[in-house]
Amino acid sequence: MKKYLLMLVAGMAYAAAVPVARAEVVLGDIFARQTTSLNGKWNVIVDPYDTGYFDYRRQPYDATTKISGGFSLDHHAKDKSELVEYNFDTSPTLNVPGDWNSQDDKLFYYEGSVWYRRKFDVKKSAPDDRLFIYIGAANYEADVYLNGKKLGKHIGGFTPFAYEVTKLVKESGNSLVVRVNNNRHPEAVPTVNTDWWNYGGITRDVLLVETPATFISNFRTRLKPGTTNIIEVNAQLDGASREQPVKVSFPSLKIAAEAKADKDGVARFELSTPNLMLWSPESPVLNDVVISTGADELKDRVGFRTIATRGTDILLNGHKVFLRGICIHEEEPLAGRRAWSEADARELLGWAKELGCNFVRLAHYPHNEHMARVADEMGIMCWEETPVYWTIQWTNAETLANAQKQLGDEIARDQNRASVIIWSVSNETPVSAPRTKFLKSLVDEARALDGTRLVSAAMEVRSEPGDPLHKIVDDPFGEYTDLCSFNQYTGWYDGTPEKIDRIHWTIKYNKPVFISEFGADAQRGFHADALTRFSEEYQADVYKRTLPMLEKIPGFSGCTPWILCDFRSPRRMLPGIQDGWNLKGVIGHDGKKKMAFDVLRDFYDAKAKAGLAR
Ligand code: GCB
Repeated sequence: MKKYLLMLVAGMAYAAAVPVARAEVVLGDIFARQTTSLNGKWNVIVDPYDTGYFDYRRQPYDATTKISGGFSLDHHAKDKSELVEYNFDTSPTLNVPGDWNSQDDKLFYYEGSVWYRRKFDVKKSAPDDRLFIYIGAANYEADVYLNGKKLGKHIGGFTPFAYEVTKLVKESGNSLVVRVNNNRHPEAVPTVNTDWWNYGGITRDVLLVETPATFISNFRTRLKPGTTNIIEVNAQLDGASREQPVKVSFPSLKIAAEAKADKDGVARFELSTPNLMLWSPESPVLNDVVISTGADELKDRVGFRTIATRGTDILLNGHKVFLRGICIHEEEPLAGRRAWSEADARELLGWAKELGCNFVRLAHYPHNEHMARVADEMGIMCWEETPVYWTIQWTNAETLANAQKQLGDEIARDQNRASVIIWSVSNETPVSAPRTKFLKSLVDEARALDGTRLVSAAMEVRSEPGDPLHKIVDDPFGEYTDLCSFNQYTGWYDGTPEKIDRIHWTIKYNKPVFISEFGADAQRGFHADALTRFSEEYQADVYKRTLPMLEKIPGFSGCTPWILCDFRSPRRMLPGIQDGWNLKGVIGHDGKKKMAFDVLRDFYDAKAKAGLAR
């Protein structure tokens, strides 16, 4: 808790501890703020050799505070004799938000740097207001410059970041330049090897944020642990006069309170409310909340619920719940592009609802903020994840700091979403002592930042040597997670579907058993017998056999089959069949449902009717 607040207070100090950022600030609850969208068409320069970043001796132009050259200066030739070899004004444009791969055929496979430039004017509402540039996400790293000055470098493709620009902006003709680079690196998070498309670009909203001189930089609302009728609120102020009164009110609950922020700018509240309606998938109650100071006001809608485990049960608001889930990538399948908008979130989560889901696993990295917000509204619980995927440099301290920062930023962003019940720290990582230590520190971090949600990870299964039908889950990391959660692919990577009926399980942990993935590829519309790979019948058969097999596992508490929609992957190249798509969706990339969709929906309908729907 203390650590969390420190992180919020000291954007600068926090960033300093992490070598990947300079003067980043945390701006929570971005959609509740006064913002001007900088989305739209930005001029771009594709720069495969990083000519705009390095001089010909390969020294970065921005190594010194006064930038010595390169594209970030957005320079224009003063006269006809000056040599300038770039020009944003006459360069083509790309949409922001948006990945570059799906916007220009030439960039489909491109991995490297693209420079983005956007001009804007500013009219502040009050002279001492402060201004920030907020970027929802840029994959994988972004160097950000305003009017020829460097604001900072951000590492990590799926979390938001912001820089204060109050002293740098002009009333008109501001030049915001962002170099986005999506090269893969062995030490990065994720590392070089993934089974999804490495979409590059400014993939989420860019906003100019205006705040009062001292403002509410973030807040957290939640039930006081151990209660269902006391709301705890913490608000964080940023600015010179932090020790000032802060008000919190929940108009529909008819409760309000006032407290003075301490010298660190933190105001703490506890509000009793006897008739609080708890949030659940059946009744996703959201309450209006208003946090205000004399000058600033944030309004949001928040739900309250409890989530816990007891033995092998998951308890939502004290009642046993079965998680009827599906995995989702942040991709709009019809267009084959990164999803980013509220409309995209409604499409994806709408399909999950049709499937009978009360839960989704947002794999394998933090999705855009709309997902959890729409899930809040639709009554869908969420698993959010950090991109610690497959192999990572387990002994590299910078890699760990990077993963911790991504996890912390995700928690700071989505801590007010009742729908989010699980922070997942990794997916299918190979068992070793350094890896378990690395993951354990992420679990500790998640619990320190937010002790009110479950912590999990998608682990793997092994077979008993000499007995491929005996599946064992005994990963030592399972000690530290709240769920015993694992991926298993019997019937696809492991034998054919008939094998599924014969396997039996030994699970070491007395925890809720959660199957975070199973599935099979099917080309939508390809019909054959159930033994023909890539047919809808084969995939449906895997589902038909897997679901009853899972039901036999004691403690089986839910699953998220892989996956809602087909998604692009450079690892999936079988011509005429995959053509760059992972086909494990229960919905094809033409938006049509496959046979397995119906099998899963029938299973979930029966589960909901059986009364474990709460
Ligand atoms: C997995 C991974 C997922 C892959 C999937 C597959 O176990 O977690 O990222 O896409 O299998 O299709 O092989």
